[in-house]
Amino acid sequence: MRVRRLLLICAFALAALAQTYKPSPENLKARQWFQDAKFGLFVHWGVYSVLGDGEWVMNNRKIPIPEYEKLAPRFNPTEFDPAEWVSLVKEAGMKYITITSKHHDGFAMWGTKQGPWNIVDATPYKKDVIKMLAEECRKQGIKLFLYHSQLDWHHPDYYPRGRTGLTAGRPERGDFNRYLDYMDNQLRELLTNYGELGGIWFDGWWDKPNAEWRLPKTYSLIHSLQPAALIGSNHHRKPFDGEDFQMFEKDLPGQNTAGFNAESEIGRLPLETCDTINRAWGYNSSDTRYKSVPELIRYLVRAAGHNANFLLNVGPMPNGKIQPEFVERLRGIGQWMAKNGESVYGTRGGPIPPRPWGAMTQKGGKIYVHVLDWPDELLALPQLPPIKSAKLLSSGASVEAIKVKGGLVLRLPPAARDPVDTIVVLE
Ligand code: H79
Repeated sequence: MRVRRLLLICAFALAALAQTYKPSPENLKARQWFQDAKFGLFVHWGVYSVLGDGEWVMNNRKIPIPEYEKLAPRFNPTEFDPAEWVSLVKEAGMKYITITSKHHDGFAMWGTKQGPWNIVDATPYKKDVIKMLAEECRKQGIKLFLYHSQLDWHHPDYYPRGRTGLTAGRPERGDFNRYLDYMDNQLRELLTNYGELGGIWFDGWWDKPNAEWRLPKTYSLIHSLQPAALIGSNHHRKPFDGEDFQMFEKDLPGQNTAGFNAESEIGRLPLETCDTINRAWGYNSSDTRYKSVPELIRYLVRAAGHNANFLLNVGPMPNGKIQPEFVERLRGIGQWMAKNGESVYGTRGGPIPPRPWGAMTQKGGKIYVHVLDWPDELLALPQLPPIKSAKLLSSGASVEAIKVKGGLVLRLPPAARDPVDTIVVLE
């Protein structure tokens, strides 16, 4: 009797194990690629861009659906040039683009067959910008990821409603499973007709954390269509089964300055953090508080020290152009990356996690010490693996590295310093 019960328990345990996601070899390879890539462009673009007040404008200004739909005939991005965008991405030293296929307003930026609320059927532009971008990315060797909002303020079957979009005027009933079928069908289109995608970046789960989202079904659909495509979700929790990377919004892993990460925990998947250049994701015509090039570089370096990628956002204008303030900054970062990229690309977080003075990265037997914020000439580091040389990355000049009990002291005279990032290579 006992043995039988034990066998039964074993059988259940095995069945449960069988359900846990096993990433394919292609997927594991893609994760390595992703971690090596380190730097990507986030793009928030949709009909909301017309109003120049961010991607939450429908919710924030309480615009009801029939009024909001009037934005589509006004969205005509005739100046959109995918070759220009992708070239800019390369100039910035970025390796991938993550663009909104659909944001919370439900508007599809591709020619979906699941309904007319999309750029091909509802705008005078009539072109499939995701297709155009996917083709250009393939040409120029940039990977394309899609941001896809699970939350939908426009779809009548997104019911019961969640925490947001309560003033959109959606009907008082709806079939959430039908909505999820709609979303799965849209994802099937995206993963079938747009070539190889880098992955899907989900957002909006947090709108209804207690809903039955059928994630295993959606995730296995994606993995079966494209095993190498990486799935991540901005749910601000520890990664769920079936996910391939973990992202943080406006914070480095482990930090919570923006308030989204109270319940998030760092898992064991590749990491990414995203942030904006000004304060807005979608185009905002009055937001001029731009971060500086040095500020953005230092954030990228700190992210790398945390073993995370940096996904830096632009919100293109309704005419399809990226505003000059963003272009300038992306080029500025690119110039720095062209010289110092060795200490970022292909690295992993250093042997010592980031400190107030800076961060470390490592690759192939080298440790890159990024001194970002340290006014003194002497910097004491904790115990590191034995080293045979210490040099400035910029000039190759030797750096005095004095072994002391319990660590290593670097001497960085003013002439050796770079105000953005003084990089010492330990070998
Ligand atoms: O796409 C960009 C933003 O539009 C989206 N994520 C980035 C990448 C984003 N959606 N929401 N937020 C960012 C912040 C939302 C915060 C809140 Fe809430 C929503 C505060 C109250 C409702 C989530 C749910 C946090 C608390 C409850």
